[in-house]
Order: sequence, then C-alpha cells, then structure tokens
Amino acid sequence: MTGDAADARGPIAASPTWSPTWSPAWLPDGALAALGRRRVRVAGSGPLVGTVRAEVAAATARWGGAVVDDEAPADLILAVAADARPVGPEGFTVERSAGSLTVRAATGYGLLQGLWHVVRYGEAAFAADGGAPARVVGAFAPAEPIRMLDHWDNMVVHPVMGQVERGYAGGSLFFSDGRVRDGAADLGRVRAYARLLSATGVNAVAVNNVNVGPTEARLLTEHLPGVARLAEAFRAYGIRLYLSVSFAAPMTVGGLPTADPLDPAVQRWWSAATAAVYAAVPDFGGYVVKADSEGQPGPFANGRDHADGANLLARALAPHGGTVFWRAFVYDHRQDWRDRSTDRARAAHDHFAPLDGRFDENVVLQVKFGPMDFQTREPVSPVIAAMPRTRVAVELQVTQEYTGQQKHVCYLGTQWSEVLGFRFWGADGPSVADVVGGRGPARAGAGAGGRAAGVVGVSNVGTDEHWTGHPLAQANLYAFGRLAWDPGLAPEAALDEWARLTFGDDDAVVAALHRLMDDSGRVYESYTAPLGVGFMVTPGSHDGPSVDGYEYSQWGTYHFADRDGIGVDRTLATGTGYAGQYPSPWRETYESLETCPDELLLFFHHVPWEHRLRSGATVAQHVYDSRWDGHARTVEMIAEWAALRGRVPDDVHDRVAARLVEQERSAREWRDQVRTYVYRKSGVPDSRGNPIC
Ligand code: BDP
Repeated sequence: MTGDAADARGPIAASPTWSPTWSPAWLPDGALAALGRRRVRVAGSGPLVGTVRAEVAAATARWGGAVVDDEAPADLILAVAADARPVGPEGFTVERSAGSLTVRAATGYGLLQGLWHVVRYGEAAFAADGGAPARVVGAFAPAEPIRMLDHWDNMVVHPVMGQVERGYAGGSLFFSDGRVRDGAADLGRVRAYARLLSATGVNAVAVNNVNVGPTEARLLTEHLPGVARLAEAFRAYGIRLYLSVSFAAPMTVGGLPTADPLDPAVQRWWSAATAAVYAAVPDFGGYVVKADSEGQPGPFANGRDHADGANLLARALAPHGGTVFWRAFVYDHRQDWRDRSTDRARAAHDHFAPLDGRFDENVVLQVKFGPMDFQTREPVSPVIAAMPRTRVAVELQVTQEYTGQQKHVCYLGTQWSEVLGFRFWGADGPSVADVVGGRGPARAGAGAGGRAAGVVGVSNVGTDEHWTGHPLAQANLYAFGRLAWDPGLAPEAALDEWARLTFGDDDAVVAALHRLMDDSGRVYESYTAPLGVGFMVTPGSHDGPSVDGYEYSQWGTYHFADRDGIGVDRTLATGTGYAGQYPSPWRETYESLETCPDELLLFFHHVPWEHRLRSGATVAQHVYDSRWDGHARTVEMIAEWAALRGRVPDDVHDRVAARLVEQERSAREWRDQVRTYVYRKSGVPDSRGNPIC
C-alpha cells in the first residue's frame, strides 16, 4: 500500500460473506475444546437451559466428550438449583469436589453465564490444583444489572451516515433494503452474534439508531413481525431487545396533531402502540429515546420538560414491565461560537439535575460518560453524581467514532475502566460503577443508594466478515460486556481473555497483543487532540485531523487557541462554571491549575503555551513531544504485528497489517498538523529540534 490517502484507507466496506460455520471471533470451535472433551451433565429445564444443553451437545460431539445422564459420573455438572438463589437471577456458583466441577444457578440465564465462565478458563477450569487462574471457583454475579448495546443501525441507507451511523464495520446485521432481514442465513448470523454477546455478559440490545427516521419509526408498527424475529434470535441467548423510538411518533406514525406528553390522546396512542409491541414480543425490553437533541423531536416543542417526556413512555411500558432509556445528551447544537458564556459541557447537568426525583421507576437516564461527546479524554459527566433519586446508566462508545474509526488500534477497556472506577466523592466514596449499579451514596429522600441501572455501549459491529472491521476492535466489544459485568476486572485481564478465546493459548501471540493493545488508547491520545481539549477532527466524518475544523461552527466544541494560549476556561472563578457541577473534592481539584490533572488541563483551563504541566514540560513542548513519540510508536506496531504472520489466521493478519499502515499514515498526519499548528500559533520552538512543517 502507498501512503496515498484514498489507497491506504483501503476497502473498509465489508464483504457480506458470512458463513454460519465460521466464527472469526471469540468462541471459535477450539474455544470449547476443554469442555467438549469432558463428560458433562446438564440439569434443569426451560429455554435457556436448552441453549446450554445444545452448546454442550455440540461441543462434546465435536471434541469427543459426552453428555451424561443423572446417574453417570461427570467432570462437569451444570445445574439449575433453587439453593443458588443467593447469587441472584443472573449469577452462578462454581465448586470443585472429587474431581468434578459443579456450576449452579437459580435460572437458565445464570447457568448460561456459568457455562461461558467455564469456557473462558479452558483447561485451567478443570485443573486438579484448583485452577491456574485463581478465580475459577466461587460465587459470581454481575455488578451491573443492565449491560446493553445500542446499535445505531438504519433500515435505509442514510445519504451521509450510511446504513450504520458511525459504523465502521459494514452494513446492518438486522436491516436491509428498508426491511428487517428475514433470510435464514441472516437470522443465523444474528443468532451467532447473540451467542458472542452472551459470552461477554451483555443482556440487552437496542437494534436501531437513536436518530429515528420515518422508516425506522415504523418498527413499532408495520415492521413488528420482523422485530419479533430478531427478538427470537436474541432470546435464545438471554438477551432482551429494545427499540429506539421517535418522540414524534404519535404524529408521524399515528397521525395525531400533537406529540404533547400531557395530551390524553398522545398517552393513549403510546399505550396502544406499546401493547401491540408486547403482543408481538412478550419479553420486549423497552424504548431508547434521543429527544430534543441534534434535531430529534422532544417535549420542548410543547413546553414540557424531559421528566414529562420520559414518564409518558414509562407509563406506556410499565404495565408490561418495560423500561425507557432516556438519553441525557441534550444540548444546543446551534450555538453562537462568539458567545463564550455558552458551554456545551454544562448542558446535560443544567437540563437534568433539576429534574432529579421526577422520573418514574422504570425510567433510566442514559448519560454519556463525558459531558461533551465520546472524546478520547473527557472528565466523567457530573450528571452521574447529580441524580441520586434517578436510575442512571453510563453510556460508552464501543464504536470508534473519535478513537480511530476501527482503522486505528485503540483498546478502549482502559478508558472504560477509568470511567467506571472514577470516584466523585473522593477515594473512599462510591465509584461510577457503584452509582449506576445502585450502590451510590444514600441521600436525604433518595433511599439507600438509589436504584440500579447499569452500562450501555454504542455497538461497533456490522456485516463485516470480522464483525468489527478492524479485527482487533473485537477486543472492545468483548471488554465492554466483561467490564459491565465486572467493572473491577483489569482491562488487561479482559484483553487477555479475549486474546486467548480468539487465538488460542499461543503465549507469543497473546504477549504481542498485549504489547500492541494494552496501551493503545494512550498512544492514540498522544498523537490526536492534546490534554483533554478534544475534537480537532474533520467536521462531519470525525475522521482524521482538522485542528480548527469546528472552531468557528455552531457545535460548541472549541479549543480557543490563539497566539497566547489554548484551552477552555471552565472554572467557577473566571470561566463557564462547569467545574462547579462536580461535588467536592473534584470541583476544587479541577478548578485549580495546581491540582487539575495534566491530561484534562485544557478541558478546564485556558493557559499560555509556555505554561508548565505538572510533568514539568510546557504545554507546547508536551504537544510536540507526545505527537512525535505517538507516531513513532505506530511505526513499531507495524513491525510487531508483522512478526505474527503465520501465528494468526492469514485473513486476520492481512486485515490488521493493512490497517496499521493506515494508522501510521493518519498518526503522521495528526502529528504534523497539530505540531505545526501549535508552532504557528505560538512561535515556541520545539526544544527537541524535531522538524516542524
Ligand atoms: C455523536 C455522533 C452522532 C450521534 C450522537 C448521539 O456524532 O452521529 O447521533 O453522537 O449520540 O457522537 O446521539
């Protein structure tokens, strides 16, 4: 490949050649070999126990083991048992005695998770010494009850966004030509996808884009039989289906003159539409709503607030046990860039914090992890700390919109682990994972720590033969589910599981993947927008650098660079006041130049180019050095990957090799644009003397 942009970007479009016998992700045939060689007993009944039984039957038939009945000796017993109730509806226990391993769960879902747990450890699960990785035996339950993936899939191909909005892995798994897919191979692929997700612990999926077009709005009505088919494929692996809906559906689909949430005719319309959905899909999960955001309709049109809007849908869903996921991503996307007092970062807190306590029990407020928009580095959204009487879910972006578009290696487990582990109230207080899991601080009138919700991610999957475009981006999908189940799992450990499940126990491959990927999020950060300032991306596509691309636009994403300095003053003392949306100690930590962490400096402060970071470097020199070194690292990555030829499947090797070439080219472009920009604005030379264009 040449360095030419068009060439190097390569054939990103996916080939739809998926075959039901081919699993180019975790859970290839070999991943079930350890279990498949054993004598396995499965006890219990119900559809998900049936799934467990079918998995075990297929693996033992393939690998020479056997499914044994009640009386026969077994190496592995998988049983639904009433005495497993203490681990909850999704958990399981694992015990070892007299040479056999026993997994017990209170439900079929828990048993399925127990099966994946055993598969994950492979031979080590059966080792007589108690298992090499010490965590085989014990009681296991998810920290987060909601572990959901949102697909931004359109039924029709959008003229600008394509079929999957911000999708970098081909078309939609679910939709084609304005319809829900119905072919046997297509549904087989959905089922294979459900199986992969289930093995990560994901238990909910929203199948269509939060930007709901006129065709997609009819998923609620005329496309319901198709929705039911998708729900069936997911149901086999214990995953509930959700739909994104348009707040204006009573008008656009129902023909009513208004969508006012307080209008009884509108309420009746939602109740009837929802009842019809449940008639088709009895275990339907509920709705996802993007309202009054980036042009989507919402309650503001009728002078109502977002509690009115969310409760309208919640009340239609409540009789059926459904939940509405109401997104907090509400801001003015048509702001005046000359007006420095308007700060997009403040918007969600300004809108939602005053509404705490007004949302029904079956509303989950879905909050992006940062206050802006899925940047490589943002502080954690203060909305998560501000809503003790509201169920809150944190939203992560698995699809790599701002993190390399699945052309760059960017392992996101590290970022998510930091977000989930962030403690708003200081080191002894609860973490984000605690707050969204219902273990937040008890507040007056808030009950004991709030009610549980969980973690939502925007999917990175499509019809691509490797599922995720970049084969190594599969690690993000895998880690998303695992960290949602167990936020305490080290991101490197989640990566390790994925690597071994996908490529087998070749230590050289696993070690090389760790070298390439463990730190890849920081490497990406080191050559893109610096020190938390964000964006600097090409407007629209968000692909590649354009330092001033958004600087004089309406979107509210500015860095304010001039000859004197750079960064956004979000302090209480002199800036937008955003820092004041945090509880102590973070409001003081971020407010002060002395204590603000370097990596977020430009998010919170406007500083001179020669301002010294806590690391000792000036801002300008930091930008010069890290962009230079970050790019250099991508050159090494190419060589490290090349050494794996012959140890991973050739098609995977080729695809990754081609994308690393593009990553290096793009990193070079970022390096040169950002370094040159800083030099031309500031006039500060690079003390290391590396060339500046
Ligand atoms: C932004 C994306 C846009 C999404 C929006 C959202 O650029 O395509 O629609 O987020 O989350 O990051 O609704």
